[in-house]
Amino acid sequence: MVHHKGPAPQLHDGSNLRIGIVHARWNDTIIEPLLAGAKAKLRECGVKESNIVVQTVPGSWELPIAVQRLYAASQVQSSSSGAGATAGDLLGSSTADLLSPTSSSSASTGPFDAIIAIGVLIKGETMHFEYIAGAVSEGLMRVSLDTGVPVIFGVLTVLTEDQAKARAGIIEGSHNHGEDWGLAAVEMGVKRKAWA
Ligand code: DLZ
Repeated sequence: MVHHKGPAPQLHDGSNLRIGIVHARWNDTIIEPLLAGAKAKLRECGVKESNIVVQTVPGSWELPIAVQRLYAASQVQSSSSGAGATAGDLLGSSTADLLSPTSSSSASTGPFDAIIAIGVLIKGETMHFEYIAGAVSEGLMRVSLDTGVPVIFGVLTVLTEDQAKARAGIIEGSHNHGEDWGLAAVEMGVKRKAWA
């Protein structure tokens, strides 16, 4: 049994929120349950399916630029009435997205209230682990502070694949951290609106 030391879960009302998710495609067997866990909690908080936009990038390194552009695209939409494009369209979304082929196609428009960045970095698989992990962490924080949109840090930086599995709810009795990211996105989205 892996003990979970995260915050006590809080359910906030996400029915008025738009949430973006950008995930890497490296280590997709770990990414998939994390993404599912995040989306399940978004739905549980009342976020409408049409207000959840999922985009993919090759690896975690690409997460900061994708989050930055996705947010910028959603701002453009909301200021250009009748444009009719979704954030996915503006980012150049591909219908070949690995884990979520159609999730952006019926999306509504408007700026995102929070964006979740999901990636899995496993040290054993890259000599550049420290560089990538450090740059991605700093990049995502920079995007968050520069834009003012809460960016939820859904990047696992682990030493082994088993450690990753234990954080994705794959190992018996383990906790899926993706669920925490979904809850954090809704809480921060609601608070961001209140602080605006
Ligand atoms: C190159 C690379 C390696 C070795 N390992 C990972 C990893 O464990 N997790 C991950 O998300 N991405 C990895 N990448 C890919 C880089 O993040 C990036 O996509 C490429 O270097 C291209 O810029």
